[in-house]
Amino acid sequence: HSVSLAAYQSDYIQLALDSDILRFDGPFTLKSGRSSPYFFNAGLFNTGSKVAKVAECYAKRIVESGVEFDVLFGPAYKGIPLAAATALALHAHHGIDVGFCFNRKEAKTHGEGGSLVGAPLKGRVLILDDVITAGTAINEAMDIIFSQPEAKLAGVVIALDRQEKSSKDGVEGETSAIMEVEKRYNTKVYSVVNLDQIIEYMKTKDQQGTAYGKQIEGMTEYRARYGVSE
Ligand code: OMP
Repeated sequence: HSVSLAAYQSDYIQLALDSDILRFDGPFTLKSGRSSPYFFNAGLFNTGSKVAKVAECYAKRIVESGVEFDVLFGPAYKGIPLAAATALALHAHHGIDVGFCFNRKEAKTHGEGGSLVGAPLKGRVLILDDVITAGTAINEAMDIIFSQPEAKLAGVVIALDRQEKSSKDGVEGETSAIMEVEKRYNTKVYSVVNLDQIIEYMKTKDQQGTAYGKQIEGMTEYRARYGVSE
């Protein structure tokens, strides 16, 4: 099947490559225990220009998806700057002004109390997260939303869909972690890019003479071992 790439997706992958957000000097042991030849570290969107760019990509993906929502939720820690910056980008570039909310990892026992900060977590909540591999981290964010009586899940937006089989207690699933999240919570997960698109982009760069051959091979082998066909 053919893989298509919008201009903002190409820019985003190039920025990730330039900033070592997407790196290949592994192997990397993932949260799921899998050993991966590549790693995507969204924590390295760590300057004004980079966070502005990544937030614009999230905002574009959100608008493009047509998802209806009332508030953004960024799970601690990586989701916190993401939610703030995406709210800013939605306002600045799309004229959409929505609230954003995030959680503390430690519940506060004094002052205003509670473990949520920012806009009230109610109405249709859109979760912003970095990466879904096997699907463990996202469940924690779901628990927070479902513990709020006035909150309803609108969807999930992530930076990268690694297109991998789910894994539970070391047992590999048949379908992708993302498909399972969508089914379990009756929702949609929108990713800014997926692994196929990264491979496709790097292939076009390779034709222009930049040597990504080894990286492409590593990702392709990994995709064959742990990936799902879509
Ligand atoms: P799962 O909980 O298995 O879905 O893994 C998602 C989490 O793994 C993310 O929230 C990250 O903390 C981390 N991760 C990355 O950040 N980038 C990757 O390329 C791969 C992972 C990972 O460990 O799978």
